[in-house]
Amino acid sequence: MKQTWRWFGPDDPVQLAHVRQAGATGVVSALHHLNDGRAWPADEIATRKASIEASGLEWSVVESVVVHEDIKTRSGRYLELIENYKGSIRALAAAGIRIVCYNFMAITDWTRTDLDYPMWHGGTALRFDIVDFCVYDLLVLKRAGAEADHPADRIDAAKRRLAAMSEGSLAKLEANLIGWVPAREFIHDREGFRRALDLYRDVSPEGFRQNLFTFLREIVPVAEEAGVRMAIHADDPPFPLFGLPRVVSNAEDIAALLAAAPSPSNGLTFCTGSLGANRRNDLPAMAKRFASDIHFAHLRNVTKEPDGSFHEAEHLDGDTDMVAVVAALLAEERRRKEEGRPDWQIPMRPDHGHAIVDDIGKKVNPGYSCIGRLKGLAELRGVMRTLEQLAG
Ligand code: DNO
Repeated sequence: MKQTWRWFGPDDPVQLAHVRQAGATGVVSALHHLNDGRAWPADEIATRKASIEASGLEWSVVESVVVHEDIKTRSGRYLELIENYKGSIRALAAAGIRIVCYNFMAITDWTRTDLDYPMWHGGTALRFDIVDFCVYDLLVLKRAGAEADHPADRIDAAKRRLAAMSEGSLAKLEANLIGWVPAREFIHDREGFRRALDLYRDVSPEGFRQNLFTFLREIVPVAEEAGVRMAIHADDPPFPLFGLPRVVSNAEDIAALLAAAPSPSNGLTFCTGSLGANRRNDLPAMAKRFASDIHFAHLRNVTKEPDGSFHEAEHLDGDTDMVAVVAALLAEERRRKEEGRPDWQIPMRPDHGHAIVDDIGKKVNPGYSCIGRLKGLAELRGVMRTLEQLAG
């Protein structure tokens, strides 16, 4: 597999020189400053590409070209924004960048309640605590309808927790849920978030699914013509939050979205961490089932807790059998190679790492530590190398 590394651009404290030292050869990047739905201009793409190449690396994957909320809700300027999206796909193809990751999550991107959860080893991890989430959703935001979305025992626990919470930890919880985290392109304050939720009041899960399918039918032919593989990222976490519709959370969702616009350009970012947070998802089985549609892989592990909370485990630990997932992806690569596909390699990146060693106390993008990810990549590289040798 092609070993890649997410780099947020020139402001990322983890620099391209570090990426090389970590042993990755590909970079995953996006023009995050152009996240408002405009078409990415060729010169901006060329500048980013040149800086990556000047470091001896390759821009392998774009993560993400953001799908604007107007497109997701098919309201406002969506027609113009879809044309812009097509423009970005064409411009990326012209620059030779042919894998585009994106997601179709309503309002929020990935969501955690705790960005500094202490781990047994002394470092920290990202965590989603379902009771903390309920504190915010039901008792702070006071979202209409929230009561029906949480079981009674969780609500009781949330009331007790809120009573014991300091103002500081409450503010931190709110910032984690609706403020900035790396790659969440749109941030909100409480009122802004309420207004954003309002826009989804009349969007049912089925309506939202149809919006995704319609969007796919609009962009996939353009991607196909340009030779770009679109790779949708799963919902993170893969269950509804804030009463918002979720349509990329499990195998049925994935099968349906692939069938909605069948094409080599309509595929997946297989994120073991996102999908792994739902106990109904069997990751090795999903990797095998959807192998031929996987254009990009995020490898990361989670440990699920009995009440639905989860935290990010070390890359080879946690609930997902990572060795089995990697084996399925390597088998797919061999199949592509036999088919004679020049792009047989599946780019993978070690997704999120713990904060360990020199990461601790350093200002890095939460989840995008240097040493923690380097450790994850090194472990995954060992698995890949071993399985490749065993397969001959
Ligand atoms: C989190 C990431 C996501 C991902 C987007 C893809 O760290 O995996 O933010 O980049 O959801 O569109």
